[in-house]
Amino acid sequence: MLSKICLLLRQIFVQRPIENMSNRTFTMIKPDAVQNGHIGAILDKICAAGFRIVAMKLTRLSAEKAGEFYAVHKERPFYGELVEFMSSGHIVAAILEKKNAVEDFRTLIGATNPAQAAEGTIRKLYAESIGRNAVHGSDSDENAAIEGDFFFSGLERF
Ligand code: FUP
Repeated sequence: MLSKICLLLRQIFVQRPIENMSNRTFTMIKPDAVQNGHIGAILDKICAAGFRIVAMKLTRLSAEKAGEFYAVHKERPFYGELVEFMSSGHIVAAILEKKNAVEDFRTLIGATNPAQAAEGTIRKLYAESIGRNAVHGSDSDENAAIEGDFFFSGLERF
């Protein structure tokens, strides 16, 4: 009963339906794409694919914060390089909204390794390599929410 009241209050005061949570994903335009001047082209593709920008900022991760964001990969051999790369320059972080956002965005960006990414995908067009692969996209609704919270407060979402 109490949890139902909490949900109702949240719907009234946050003014968006709860089911929208699963229609959001989180992305970063990574330091390689920012340095190579691809911010505009990538945002253009994201908007053309029907995503609405809920929150967005140009920022830079410290090595500590990059390590925290990618903590799930801590034991992987590429972790050190990944943290170094992700803290090497500016990034654009954003929360995006669309029906089936997580899956559709992963399709739009293409495979982790640009050599294996489908034609026309963001990684095929703009990524340099598997390590410097232009964009991040959340891999589940749960991680999309966690990753969005990592960068944005409630006041920064529209
Ligand atoms: P993705 O979900 O497509 O971003 O890929 P992963 O979560 O598997 O990997 C996260 C990041 O780690 C990639 F974006 C790039 C880096 N990575 C490597 O550098 N080498 C690898 O072999 C795999 C991933």
